[in-house]
Amino acid sequence: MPRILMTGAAGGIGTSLRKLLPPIYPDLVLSDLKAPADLGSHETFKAADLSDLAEVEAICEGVDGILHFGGYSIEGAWDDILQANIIGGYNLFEAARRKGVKRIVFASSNHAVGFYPRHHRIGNDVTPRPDGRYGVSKVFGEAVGSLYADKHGLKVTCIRIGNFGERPLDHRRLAMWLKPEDLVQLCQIGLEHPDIRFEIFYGASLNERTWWDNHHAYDFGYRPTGRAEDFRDHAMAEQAKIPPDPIGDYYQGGAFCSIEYDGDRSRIIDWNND
Ligand code: 15L
Repeated sequence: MPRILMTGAAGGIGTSLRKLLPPIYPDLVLSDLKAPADLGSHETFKAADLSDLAEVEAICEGVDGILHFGGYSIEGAWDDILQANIIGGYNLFEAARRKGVKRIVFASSNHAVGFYPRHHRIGNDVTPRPDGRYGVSKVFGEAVGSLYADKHGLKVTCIRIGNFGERPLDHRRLAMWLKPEDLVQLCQIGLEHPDIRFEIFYGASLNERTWWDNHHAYDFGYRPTGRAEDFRDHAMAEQAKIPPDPIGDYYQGGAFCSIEYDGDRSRIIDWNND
């Protein structure tokens, strides 16, 4: 029975996966800065600060595979991103190498490519176009994963997660929703598929409006079950409550793109006329 470490166990994704993973991986070790408030007596928890290499090494001891959801999960101040995602991300891969962990599933994000316009369909091989410091940290994590796969033979799966949750929240999320059970499927592929080397998948369910060519995940057997359009009325009603955002509504990364934006707005009109 493989021992699986899940970082970020107290976060949004971690909280949901704590309930879905145990039937598949009963030997699950949870980690975060602090234990989740509702930690059960049947759950194993080890605290660690990702920016401290010794602490990360300690949680990697005896582990076969890692689901790395830890770190800073939205746009933020440089020092927060630096500590949690840049230093923390490096520490995670390095600690895994030192402790002989075989596989890592890295929670990357759509924000690694958020500055692609929505009318541009992209595959997993496009040049990154991060939409903030957070997006840059996800590109960095993917790069470290690639290095550790090539140089040290780790089997690394990067999942560019769209928006994880029970249902799509608005118009943008109809194109990039990820149902929790579909993320579990992608994690299982990353932890078990014999042909994994270094892979990038999009973390998206069966979304008719998708901007992403995710055939690489399908080639590995991914068969998502969540249908975003089943929630269309709810998502559109929520969208109607949100003010228009000329920058965010144009790019895939949404509001992450308009934060601090002082770029060339005329490019948006030009591209619209393509
Ligand atoms: C992400 O990467 C974030 O972690 C999440 O909080 C959402 O903002 C999501 O992207 C999104 O783009 O909706």
